[in-house]
Amino acid sequence: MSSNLRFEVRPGGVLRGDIRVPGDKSISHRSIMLGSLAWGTTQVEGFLEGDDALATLRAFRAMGVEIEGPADGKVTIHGVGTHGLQAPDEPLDLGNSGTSMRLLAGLLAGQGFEVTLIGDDSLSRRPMKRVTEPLALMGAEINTTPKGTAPLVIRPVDGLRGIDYEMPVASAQVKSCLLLAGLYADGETWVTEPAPTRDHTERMLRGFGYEVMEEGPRRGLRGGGSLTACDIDVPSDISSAAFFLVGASIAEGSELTLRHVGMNPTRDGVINILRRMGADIVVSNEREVGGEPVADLRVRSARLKGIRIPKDQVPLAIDEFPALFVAAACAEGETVLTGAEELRVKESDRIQVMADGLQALGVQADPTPDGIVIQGGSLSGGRVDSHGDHRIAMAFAMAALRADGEIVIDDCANVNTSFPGFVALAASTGLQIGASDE
Ligand code: SPQ
Repeated sequence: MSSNLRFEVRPGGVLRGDIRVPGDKSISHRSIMLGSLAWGTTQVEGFLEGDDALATLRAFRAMGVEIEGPADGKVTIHGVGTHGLQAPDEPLDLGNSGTSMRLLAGLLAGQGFEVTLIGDDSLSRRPMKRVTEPLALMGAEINTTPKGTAPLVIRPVDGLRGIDYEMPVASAQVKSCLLLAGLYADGETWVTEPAPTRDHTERMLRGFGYEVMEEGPRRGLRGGGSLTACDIDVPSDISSAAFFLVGASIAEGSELTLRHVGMNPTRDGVINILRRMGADIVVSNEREVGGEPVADLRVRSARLKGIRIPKDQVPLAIDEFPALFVAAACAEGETVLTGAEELRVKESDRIQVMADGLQALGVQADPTPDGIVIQGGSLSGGRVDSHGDHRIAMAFAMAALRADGEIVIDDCANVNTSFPGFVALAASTGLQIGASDE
């Protein structure tokens, strides 16, 4: 039986200090992928040494790419060009990482070798038809289980053709998957997004000298080009910063500075939503680092109020809802989220799992098919199950700042997928957190 890493968080406390959270997960994945496909040597700084990004790194090593590091966030990738990958000896195990599996499905669909992508139980339950169906329209041959889930068996084909695809869901993973497949396709590949999603793939492709076309909500590229190595400075992950933005907002007397946080406008929904709730967040030292906006954030505690979360903010804050639900539970009045059915197909069903956990802490939290309604008030102590979902575990850890008893959180090992060192960093700011293995 696998072990249960448990967080035990004593109630109360304040968050203070000046910290830098680890590197952005989305950008770290993409740095390995594009660095591997480029000509020349790519140096990455600030790489996230978490299990998800490491799964991507190992996958490219298994396909013959020489990669040095990571050491202190530094990675050196000796690119092999778009046609230089080799067939791996074994299936590529992508662990818990949806980004690795969906982006690799596109990137590998046009290679001349067979490859199988596998993942852990959670990843093996997540929907993959959203990428395999449009890839099939491009001429790819990918087998899934009858449910449309991993393992994905990708077979070599004669070539891919460009498509013009209207995405049914707002998903950066689908968009990125198709653009990466488009590198190998005849002609142009276009994707239309129903709403803007994170654009790290487009920005980084341009950084590697590859033209990405833009027409309103459409993004496109022409296949057959090449990428030129470049240096990448990965900003801190706003999705990891989000736990501290919420924690410092809800814990009276807190004041915390978060340095070098990625402020890409397709990712900043958490700041917009928290500010609407009354949060005191000051953005300073705004600058651009390697094509991505970065800033320092100072957050002080504030009286939050419940709001209707604007639908246009949902894709811009999609990974921050577990933390935002905790903010809502501590706010005055009702918070209503709609248009967020995607939360049900993340590492866990984040609507149901958060609702169950909040209810276990005495909060009225009513799930709906595409969102949740949360009545703010007081939180009791209690025991919650994160269902192996890193973001759920960290969100409930922050909830203890306002609970009137200890919160025990089960199944927290996957916090390492996105935020290695979370317990130590959170403790250094004042969260009274301990971890133990059962
Ligand atoms: O990689 P994975 O497991 O899908 O990770 C998550 C997360 O919470 O860390 C989602 F569960 O982030 C996704 C995000 O939700 C990372 C991502 C990306 O890097 O392109 C895009 C988003 O997913 P999607 O399905 O909305 O495109």
